This record gives sequence, structure tokens and C-alpha cells, in this order.
Amino acid sequence: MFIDRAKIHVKAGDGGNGMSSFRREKFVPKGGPSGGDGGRGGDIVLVVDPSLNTLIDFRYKRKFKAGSGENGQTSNMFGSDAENLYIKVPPGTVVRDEATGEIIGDLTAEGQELVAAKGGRGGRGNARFVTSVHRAPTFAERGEPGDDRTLLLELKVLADVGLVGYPSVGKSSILARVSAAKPEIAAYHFTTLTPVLGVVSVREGQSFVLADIPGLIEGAHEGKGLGHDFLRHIERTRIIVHVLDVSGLEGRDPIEDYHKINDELKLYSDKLASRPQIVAANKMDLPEGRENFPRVAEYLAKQGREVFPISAATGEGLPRLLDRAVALLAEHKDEPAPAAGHVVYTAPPAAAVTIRRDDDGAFVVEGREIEKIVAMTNFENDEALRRFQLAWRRLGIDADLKERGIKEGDTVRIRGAEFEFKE
Ligand SMILES: Nc1nc2c(ncn2[C@@H]2O[C@H](COP(=O)(O)OP(=O)(O)OP(=O)(O)O)[C@@H](O)[C@H]2O)c(=O)[nH]1
Ligand SMILES: [Mg+2]
Repeated sequence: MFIDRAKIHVKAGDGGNGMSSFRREKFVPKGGPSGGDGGRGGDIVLVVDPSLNTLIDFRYKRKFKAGSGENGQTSNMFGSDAENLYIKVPPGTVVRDEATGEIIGDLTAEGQELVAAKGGRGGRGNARFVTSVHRAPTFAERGEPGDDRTLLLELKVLADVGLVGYPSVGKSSILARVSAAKPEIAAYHFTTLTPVLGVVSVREGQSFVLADIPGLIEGAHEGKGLGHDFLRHIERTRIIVHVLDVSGLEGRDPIEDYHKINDELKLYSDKLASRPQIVAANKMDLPEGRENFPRVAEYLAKQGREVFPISAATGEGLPRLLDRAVALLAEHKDEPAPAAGHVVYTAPPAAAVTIRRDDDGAFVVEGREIEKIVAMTNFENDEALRRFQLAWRRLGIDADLKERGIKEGDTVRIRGAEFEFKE
């Protein structure tokens, strides 16, 4: 089966905790602070593997977690960094952050990488907090939590040339004729339910990827037939070969078909409508095809459209069509533009702190920065606690809480931790 959408959950590694320790050496009465930093948590990195062509693996494995950094140690030893976790995806994978709906990556080229979730940095050990006035700090930071998010993956076929047209006009028959692909071919509509790719070798060293795209019908742009799903795929082809059943075997007029399909492309997006397009007038082996062809050809010529009479059944006319496709591809080398090589996802700016009440009356404080600070603070240490209070004041949370009517002794919750409010 061809799976072209998947939802996965990724959790980057947490940073290791910083260490709080003091040197103990022979003959040195009082050693200085020597706690090392924690190591960095592993990133979650998506990487393009051209040997894949579906997202099917994500049906079975949907959760990914990178390792945490090692904790810092005594004697100024740093914890080691965790390894990144690489997840292989097929070329043509578009990555969205579920929470914001924003596209965070468009992975097209072999080896292209996207850091989809950043590992947390290691907490600093107490040796890092020495200042001229504070020679023996006893506190250390905890590691920063790694990013945690749900990603929506969507595979859009990447092909040089797309076969577009009504059902049963012979798109799959063409692909089967000119490549080694073996799409299903049958007289009923919507035989092809998912795109099929084939490599077409025209002459020595000249080849391109041809996509057989499921048939379109009127109303496709609003979801009729197989609709949107496949218009999406056409978006990623550089050239469109519009296939018409010129024999009118099914009682439709090929000229009307031509307009209806182009209207659908246009209604879906102007970009699709303006993509280079040539017409393949198929089923020329049938007498009705030969009869209709002059009229259709004349009409399309007036529209400024190149048209090629072909028969997928006999192979007639196909070499000329393919030669023209190769020439057009050479003219339109760099569309659609490939995405940048390496993209690092940056989290949205720390949203302002929000405060809400829990059912039991407790005040719940939410916000990326304060939650991070809570996670990195060791509350058992007085000095760490004092630093926390400074950050708390800097973020102006006290004032907000008072505005919401907080009183001495009320409960405040942040990221699972509970505090008692004191003036
Ligand atoms: N006589 C004749 N029949 C053809 C030709 N090309 C395709 N057909 C027949 O037309 C029917 C539909 O062909 P397909 O290739 O499955 O059509 P399709 O466009 O892929 O159709 P969908 O996948 O349903 O969108 C089949 O019965 C084919 O054998 C041709 O050149 N000549
Ligand atoms: Mg087909």
C-alpha cells in the first residue's frame, strides 16, 4: 500500500544535569568547586533516503526518542553528549509541526537533513558559577529538556513529468509502455488509486521520472473523485503531459475533457495551470481516434498547445512525445526549486506566560521559558532557589498572579511542580 501521510511523535534527548562538587585533594584544605557540565541531549534528525518511496514504516513505528546527555561529574568532568537519532524519510517528504500547522521542512534531495527536535543543552556544573564574589557556589543547573513535538509527514511525489487526465484515458497504459513500471490497467474508472513512478530512458544517458497520477474528474479541486490528494502530487512535477482519449470511446468530447481538466488544475492553483503542458492524444489505433484527431489537433493548435498523436496500445507516436518531454525538461531545469540543504527547526519565540486556574483552585503557570527554568532548577539547593526567584521576578510572574487574585499560601503549579505562594 502507498501511505502518503503519517503522524509521528518525536522527543529529543534531555540535557544531562550539571554536577555540584568540590575538589578534595591531599594537603589542600579546602578545594574549589569542581562540578562538570552535563552533556547535550540528542537531536531528532530527519534524513532523506532515496531508496524509500512511501511513509509506510511510520504505520508501525510512530514514537521516536533520542538519548539524554550524561550528567556532569566531579573533578570537572563533563557528561558526554548523546547521539542524534536519525529517521529516514523518502524524498518528497513535507514536514509540518502539528501544533502550529507550519511547514518546518521540505525534504527533497538525497542526504538532506532536518533537525526536527533539538536536544536540550547540558546543565552547567557548579564550577561554572564561580565569580570573584562568590567563590564556592554549591548549586548546579539541571539539564535543559529536549524538544517534544508531533510532526505531520506528507509525501508528495517527486517526478519530472506527470501524466494527467480523466480516468481510463490510458495514463497507466502509457507508463507501462515506456518504463519498467507495472501499473494496473483496466477499463473501469479509478483503476489507479495511488501514483506510480517509472523511469523512462529515452536515449543513452537521457532519462526522467514519469508519474502516473490517478484520474481527475470535474470537482476534483473540491475533493470529488480522488480529488485533492492527487492534485497535490501534480504540484511536484515539472511538466504535465495531459492525456486525452481522442477516440471519445466513453461518449465524452476530448475537447471538453481538455478544458475540464485544465479548469480543475487552475481552480486548485495558478501554479499548476501555468506549468508547461503538452497534450497526448491517445487511442489513435481506434478508427474513432483517427477520425477525431484532426479536429482536436486544430483546436489545440489555436490554443497554442502542442499535441502528439499516440497509441499506448501499439506504441505509435510515443518516441516523439518522449523526445519533446526531454527537451522541455531541459528548458525547465530548475523548477520546482529544490529546498535548502540543511534546515534547523527553531522553536517559536517563547510565548508570554499564561496563567489559568485548575479545578482545585491552584494557579497553573504556563510558558516555554518559565517551564524550562523550572526543569533546570534543583530546588533542594538554596542558591539555586535564589536564582530561580530572580528569574521569576524578571519574568514578572508575581504581578500577573496578584492581578489574578493570588493570596499567601495558595498553590502554584508549573510543569508538574508545585509551589506555595509567599510574598
Ligand atoms: N485501443 C486502445 N485502448 C487503450 C489505449 N490506451 C489505453 N487503452 C485502454 O483503456 C483502458 C484504460 O486504460 P488505463 O491505462 O488503465 O487508463 P488510466 O488513464 O490509467 O485510468 P485510471 O487509472 O482509471 O485513471 C484500458 O482498458 C486500456 O487497455 C490505446 O492506446 N488504445
Ligand atoms: Mg491508471
